[in-house]
Amino acid sequence: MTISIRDSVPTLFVSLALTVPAALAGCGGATTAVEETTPVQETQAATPLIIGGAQSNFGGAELATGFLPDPHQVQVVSGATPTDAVDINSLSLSPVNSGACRGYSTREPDYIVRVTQPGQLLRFFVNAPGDTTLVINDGAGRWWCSDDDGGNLNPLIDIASPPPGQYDIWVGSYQAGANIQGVLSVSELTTSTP
Ligand SMILES: [Ca+2]
Repeated sequence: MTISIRDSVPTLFVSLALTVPAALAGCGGATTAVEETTPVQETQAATPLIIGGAQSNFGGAELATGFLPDPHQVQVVSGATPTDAVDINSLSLSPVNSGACRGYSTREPDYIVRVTQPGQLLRFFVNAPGDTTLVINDGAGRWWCSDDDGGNLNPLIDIASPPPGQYDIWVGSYQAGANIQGVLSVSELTTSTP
């Protein structure tokens, strides 16, 4: 199920300031200067990865703590397409887990999870017969990255005290041009492993 409801909709303000020159005030037929201010921009750091959208390559899910089955699993294909490729290493994402931000992905996330009621842990990992990577922008807008933390070149990310909100998830390919079929898992259990 693809999620179409966004947590917060960015609001662009355009204020129109009507300025009447003092010398013309009160005079009939006075010209009115209309000043349009610059729209207020979102302060999110510039990145080609699309955050907070409704589109993803392999759908999405809404999860609350205690979800079943656990792990929640989805079939994915890692990496980018010829017309849509992002070099994750070039983005300077500064992940909170100090993980390795590597590989190649599309701009749109591969999967979107909306966490409505968090538990104590969310574990994300990929099981694939090749070298995949994982990038997550969590419900609080924080970045998380992994390359091989799940063993056998599989990425794994543990988010303790996960915030509610939208999680945008990218499954990258370590090598440019590679597309690897795999399974993305979301779990609340530390016993779940790739
Ligand atoms: Ca890897």
